Amino acid sequence: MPDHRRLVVVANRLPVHRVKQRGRQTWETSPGGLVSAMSPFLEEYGGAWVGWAGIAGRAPKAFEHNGMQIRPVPISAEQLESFYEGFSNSTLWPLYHDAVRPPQYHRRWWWPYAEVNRVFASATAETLQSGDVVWVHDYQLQLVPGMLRDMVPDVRTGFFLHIPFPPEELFAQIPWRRQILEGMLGADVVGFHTMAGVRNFIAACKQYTDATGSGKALEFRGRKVRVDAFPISIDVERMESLAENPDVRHRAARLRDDLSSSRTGIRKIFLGVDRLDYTKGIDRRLRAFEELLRRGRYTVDDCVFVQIAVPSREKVTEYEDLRSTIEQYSGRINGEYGRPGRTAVHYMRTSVPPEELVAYYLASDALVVTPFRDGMNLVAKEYVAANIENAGSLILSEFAGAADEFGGTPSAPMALLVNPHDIDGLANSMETALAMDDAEATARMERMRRAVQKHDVYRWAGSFLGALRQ
Ligand code: ADQ
Repeated sequence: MPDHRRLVVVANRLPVHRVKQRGRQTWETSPGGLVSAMSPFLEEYGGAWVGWAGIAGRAPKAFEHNGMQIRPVPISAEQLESFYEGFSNSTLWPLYHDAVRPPQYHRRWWWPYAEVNRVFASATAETLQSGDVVWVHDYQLQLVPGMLRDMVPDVRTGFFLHIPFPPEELFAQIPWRRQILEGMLGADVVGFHTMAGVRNFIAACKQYTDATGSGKALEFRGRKVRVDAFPISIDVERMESLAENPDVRHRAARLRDDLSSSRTGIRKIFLGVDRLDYTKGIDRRLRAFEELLRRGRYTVDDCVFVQIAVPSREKVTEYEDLRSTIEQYSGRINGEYGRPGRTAVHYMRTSVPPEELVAYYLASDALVVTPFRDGMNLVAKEYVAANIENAGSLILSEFAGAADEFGGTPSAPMALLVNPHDIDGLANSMETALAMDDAEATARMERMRRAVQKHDVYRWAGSFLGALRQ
């Protein structure tokens, strides 16, 4: 029997943003992985999206966009400070990323977090039609599944966490640990990127809630909750078609010319692409590049580092500090090792459009991905998918979710896995990438491309929704 149940997506941000056209305000679809992953399913089943429109204060009225109902929720400027910048990004974000910065616990942030989650849950309950399935996303909204179940007991709900779920010993720090777990247990399916997340969550639930069960099935308040890994991916076809686009290829060739060719030969290009976030290990990779140059086997005539970092969460102090650290490191390395016409580090603090990003992916010889902890890391997957000629190497932190898929085996290696805390090890991996012969780099890249081609973002969404619609 065909399944006609609608899908209601609940996420911090709406899939649209306001633009002004000929003096009139309208809505445009926002770029982003989640929006494109959800679109085919919303088109097929019909449905709604509940989220924040990006403007503090009163929310615009609900409206239709591309056949989907859009339900904006109101968040005041004060709530944004405590719910978003405070509890979400200064408590949960650092804690869930192995506490790489000390998480801050403030009751004055927790209350608004719960309050805003209730606003999302109420808006969802009002949007629901009989038989709808609901998919709630990410750490800002962990209480929503439980709150929604109190409002609509028979609702079918899934929750997916886009960031890591920390080991129980770390999670234990949070004063509101029971409330958070019970919030997530309000869902019928709880998804993580990796099995480590699944194990950590189950251990925490057994320790701090009444949940029982074994394997991936928990029982909580008379309901079954499936807990499983659903590794997210990217739109592989889109990446491949951008990589085939003649304009993009032309741009990549120009970038190579500008960055790499010289009187003394070809310089190899290391590339880093990230949100400017302290979890991404940008500072460590620059220090490793500095170490590489210090050793002297390779000089600025042999290699260059290009770092593109999109500004992020600029109102949070740690992000400001990170920005100056990275600017300082880039300046120091250039001062020490650069020469006229031979910059060692090109650092660009900007967002670049997808065509330009793919041109950089194509132009570079190795992508360096060094998060201290990362749910998945889509940049690594984009780089692999764009590599249609199977050239280039991936240097990848063993603490990124993507390492589960790109780790390879001793007889069939894929990425060069690194510990991002180990600067010497990281510099060694950069040397390995510089010295690697083309045949080996190609074999590794081919294996990674096959892995990413088998599992794109539509399969990810399809498998989660499959579990949810059972
Ligand atoms: P993020 O922490 O944002 O995502 P990531 O998965 O790498 O990290 O995605 C970043 C996205 O932003 C990529 O699509 C990338 O192309 C884009 N991007 C980065 N820098 C850019 C720049 N300078 N200009 C333009 N675009 C840029 C969170 C989790 C991850 C998880 C995803 C999805 O932290 O672990 O993989 O959600 O679940």
